[in-house]
Amino acid sequence: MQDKLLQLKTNALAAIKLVKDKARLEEIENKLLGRKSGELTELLKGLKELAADTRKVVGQIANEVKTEIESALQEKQQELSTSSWADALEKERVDITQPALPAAEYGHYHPNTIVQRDLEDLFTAMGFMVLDGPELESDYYNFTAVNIPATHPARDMQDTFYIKGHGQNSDSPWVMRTHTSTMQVRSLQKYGTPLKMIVPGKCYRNEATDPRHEHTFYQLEGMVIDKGITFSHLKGVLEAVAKHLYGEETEVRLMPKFYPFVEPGVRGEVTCFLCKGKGCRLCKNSGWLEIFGAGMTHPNVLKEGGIDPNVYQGFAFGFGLTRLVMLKYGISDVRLLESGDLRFLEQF
Ligand code: FA5
Repeated sequence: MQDKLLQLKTNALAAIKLVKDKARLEEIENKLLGRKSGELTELLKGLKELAADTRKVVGQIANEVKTEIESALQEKQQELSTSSWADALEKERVDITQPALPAAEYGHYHPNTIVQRDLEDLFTAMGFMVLDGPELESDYYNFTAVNIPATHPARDMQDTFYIKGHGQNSDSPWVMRTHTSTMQVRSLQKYGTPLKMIVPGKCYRNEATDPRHEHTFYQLEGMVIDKGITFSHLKGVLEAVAKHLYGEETEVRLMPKFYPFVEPGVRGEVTCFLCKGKGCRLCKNSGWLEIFGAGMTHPNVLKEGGIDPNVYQGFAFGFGLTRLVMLKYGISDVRLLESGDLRFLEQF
C-alpha cells in the first residue's frame, strides 16, 4: 500500500503540473480526491484493514501524500487565475505609439448628394427649412392640388408610374411623384404662413430616356409665402443660388414659361459657366443654360393649402438638381448618375 501511495503521488503531481486550464484541474481533483471513487479516497478506505502498527506508519504517509496533492492543486489553481488575467490584459493591450495603418478604401458621397448638401447649406443660411416628402404620392398632391386637374393637358408633360393595386379606380391613385412641387400644398397645410422651405428629392417620369432625360432624377423645390412678396424677391433668391453655384459674374435671365401652379411662370437661365456667355457646344451657342422653372404661386395653390391669396403672396421654384450636378462636373449623359457603375462613381 505504501508503494501504491507513493506511485499515486508521483503520477498526481506530474499530471497537475501539466494542467493548462481550470476545467482540467477540477477533473483531476475529482479523480484523486472525489468522495465516492477518488483514487486516493479508495486507497485510504483500505487503511482500516491493516494491522494497528502498520496502519500508524502508512496512515502518516497517506496524510502526507494527501497534503502534498492538495497544496499542488491549490498552487495550480492560483497560477491559472493569475495567468488568465495576464492573458486578458495582453489581449486588450493597445500600442498607442504604433504609426497609423494605411487608410483602407472609404466610400464617398454621390455627386447628387454633394450638390444637394451644398445647396441645403446655402438655403438654411437664408432662413429656409429643409423638408422631405413622400416619393410614392397621391395623384391629388402631385397634380390636382397644384392646379393640374384630371383633364388638364399639362398632365401629358409629366407621365409617371402608377402603382398596381393602389387606387387606379379611385379619384386619387398612387403615383411615383413627377416633381417635388408635391410639397407645395403639403407644406402650406402643415406649416401655414409665413413659409420659407426647400425640398430636395427624387422624382420619376415615364420617359423615353436619352442623355438629358432619365426615368429617375433629382429636383430641388423651393417656396416662399408671406405678405408683400414680389417677383424681385424671387429673382434675388435665384440670382444668389446661381452666383453661389457658378461664380459672382453669373447673370440670371428669366423667360416666360407656362406652369399651371404659378402665374406668371418663367424658365430660368444662367450665363454659361463654360464660355462665360460667348456661346459654346454646351450652351448650344446661346450663351445661356436653363437650370430651373419658377414663378409667383397661383392663387388656386394657396387656396388648396388653406391660405387666403388676398392676404398672402409668394413664389416657387424648381431646380433640376440632376442638371446642376451635370453642369458642375461636366457629365454628358444623365443616365450615368443612376447607373451604379463604379468606374463612373469612383471619379468623385
Ligand atoms: C417642374 O417639374 C416644375 N415642378 C418646376 C417648378 C417648380 C416650376 C416650382 C415652377 C415653380 P419641369 O418639368 O420643367 O418643371 O422640370 C424641372 C427640371 O427638372 C427641368 O429643368 C430639368 O432640369 C429637370 N428634369 C425634368 N425631367 C427630367 C428628366 N426626365 N431627367 C432629368 N431631369 C429632368
